[in-house]
Amino acid sequence: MNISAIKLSIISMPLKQPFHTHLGTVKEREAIIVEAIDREGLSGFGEGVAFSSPWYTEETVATSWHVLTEFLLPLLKRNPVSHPREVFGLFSGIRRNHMAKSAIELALWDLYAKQKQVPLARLLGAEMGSAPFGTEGKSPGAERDLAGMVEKLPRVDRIPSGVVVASKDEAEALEQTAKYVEEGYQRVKVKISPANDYKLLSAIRGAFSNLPIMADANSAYSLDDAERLKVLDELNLLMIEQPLAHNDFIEHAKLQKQISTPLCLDESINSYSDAVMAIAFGSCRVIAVKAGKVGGLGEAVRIHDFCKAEGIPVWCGGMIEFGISRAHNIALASLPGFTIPGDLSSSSRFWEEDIIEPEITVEDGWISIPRAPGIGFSINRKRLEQVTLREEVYRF
Ligand code: OSB
Ligand code: MG
Repeated sequence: MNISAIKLSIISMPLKQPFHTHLGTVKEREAIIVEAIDREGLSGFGEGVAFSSPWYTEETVATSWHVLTEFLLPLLKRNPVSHPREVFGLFSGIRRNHMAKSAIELALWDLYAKQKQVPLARLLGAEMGSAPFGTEGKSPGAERDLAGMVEKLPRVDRIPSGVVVASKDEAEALEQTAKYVEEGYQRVKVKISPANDYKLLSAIRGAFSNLPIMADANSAYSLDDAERLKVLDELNLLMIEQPLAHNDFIEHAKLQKQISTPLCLDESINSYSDAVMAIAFGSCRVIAVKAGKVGGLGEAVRIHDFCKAEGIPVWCGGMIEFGISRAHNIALASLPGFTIPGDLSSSSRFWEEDIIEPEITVEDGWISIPRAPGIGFSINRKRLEQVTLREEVYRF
């Protein structure tokens, strides 16, 4: 891919309002921005989505930085890749650390799509995601004529938006839901725990009888709470996300047998093989796919393809990201198996000013898929500089 340099930056920005889960509160978001520059001067961008502390996954900004600089960048420098699909395999000798790995892989997908002059959504769909149903047996990404794709626009031109309500206060959660519904969001996900679940969800359901609502528990329950969760069946929720332990498959399968609301796994899905296990065990009926957590877009597409073949719907999860990662998410969510609105909201949901331009906007409940090459958004260099704490350039 003719990489000449990779620049890493750590950025930090306050959220407009605190994001509460029963695990803790996020007020300030750090992230690692990766810029991969080729010999022609084209730049591709990726975002490392580890948090400052290991509350959601074991990785942190500091461990990602360590793994990127000490292991992943040297590996990539010694082993030039010709396609971003090779990156996950190249990194396979380094255990886990998926957030660090994805940061580079995402940057290389953006760069590759720009080199080929195609929108990233088209590249993902045409190479891996949009095989007609029934042809999944073919090796993913069986090469197609890239030149012939240049003129073709993404298969779909927009994706449905969805948003997360994560407030401590019931009145505030209701108020936020009303505002998001007003803004056109097609699905609202509500953070729950035993402290608020039925009360909050029934209030929202009472106010919005037809709204697609789902709940995300971030492991706030145990199997002993099955009866309590069963009561939520009457609220007609789209699904309950990750009620039980972050690394569990077996108890989720037991719980799914006891309740009729579909379960969705998020924290339990950190790789393609996790998705295979979850489906084999009957641990869930829906899967949340997060490219930044499963090792990159290549793995995310593999999970999508597998779930699609298995008849398991997927949706694109969020991790309070900046515009670069969100742009990658938009491209991913344009694949046909993403049949449920994801955590895909406007830049202004979290940020006073995002690091991309134009910012991501929601119009009539939809987000348009950019048609420009790569992620299809430019970087707001001025804003990026403002929020940068540290940067280093690695020459190839
Ligand atoms: O559990 O889905 C989650 C944010 C950070 C970490 C984990 C989760 C979340 C969200 C998504 O709920 C919020 C968003 O990015 O829109
Ligand atoms: Mg979740």
